[in-house]
Amino acid sequence: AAAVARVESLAGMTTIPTEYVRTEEERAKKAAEGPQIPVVDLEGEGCVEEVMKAATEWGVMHIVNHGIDGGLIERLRMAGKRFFDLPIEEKEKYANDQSSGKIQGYGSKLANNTSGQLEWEDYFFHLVFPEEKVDLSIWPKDPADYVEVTKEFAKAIRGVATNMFRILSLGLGLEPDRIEIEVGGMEDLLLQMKINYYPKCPQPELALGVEAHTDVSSLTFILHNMVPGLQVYHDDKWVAAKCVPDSLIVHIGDTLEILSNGRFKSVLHRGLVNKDKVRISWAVFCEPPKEKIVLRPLRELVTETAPAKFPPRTFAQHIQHKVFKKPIPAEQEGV
Ligand code: AKG
Repeated sequence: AAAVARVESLAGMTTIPTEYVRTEEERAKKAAEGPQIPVVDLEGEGCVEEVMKAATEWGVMHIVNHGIDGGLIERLRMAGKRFFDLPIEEKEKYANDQSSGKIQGYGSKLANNTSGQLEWEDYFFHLVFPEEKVDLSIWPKDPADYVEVTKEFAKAIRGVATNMFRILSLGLGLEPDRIEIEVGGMEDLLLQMKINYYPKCPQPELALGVEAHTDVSSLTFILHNMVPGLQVYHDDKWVAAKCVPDSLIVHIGDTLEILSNGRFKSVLHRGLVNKDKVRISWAVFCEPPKEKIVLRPLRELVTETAPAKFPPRTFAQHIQHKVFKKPIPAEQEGV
């Protein structure tokens, strides 16, 4: 594969290459003061109502008392940081190759559209759960505890996903395990981890670390190194996520927006960069299987007054529709 420019190698320049310069509209203005992303205590009394309010009004929340040990989170942060602290030549041994379908590994955004726009980040992407489906041959061997720590974290975050699915199901008036089953359960729900490494940027106001998008996942969990950068779109404004100690950020993704017939909002979000500090974030995307399940609004949530807002689709079809603008088959038939 052709050499890919690693953003890390550009961090010492005084001006950024034009491919990273965003249009005036896209550039980050000062984020709005005002309402903040809700913080929900998962051990608190009104937690079902609070999660519902956050999922329906924001599509994003911070959760605290989520049950993951703080020491484990710290070890995960250290393992990821140590990997990215390796020289670029070392990391290149793990380079992905998107053109041949090898999407796991070390990567940077390739220019895939006519504007040729790039993102100010390098990343490491790999499947982390279920354990039978992971490919350890592409996981970092350095630092030595990377595999052990990441496996342990994946198991822990899988438990939090089950808990969130349970709370969201109860909030919709459904059986507690309903959403969990609908997205594939323990065997088929895939957890994909993306470690985002945002190098210092000499002109942060011109660039974006990750451009605005919604996630295709059911839920996405994010933790980071306590350097701000995430913004979410709420009430026609960009809102900066505050750094909330010991919390995990939870995004509602497209999959739950579809299953809930639009009651849960798949949140538009983006990642900013800054001049002085490297930002690292860990996103865990909880994805249904590509073909095995047809995603459609749950029948209990479809009524005469609230007809289905989304035609049925597999996860693979949803991605094709979103990324490559392919029509969803049912739309072609005018359903
Ligand atoms: C992504 O990886 O898709 C993100 O949106 C990352 C957000 C973040 O870095 O906080």
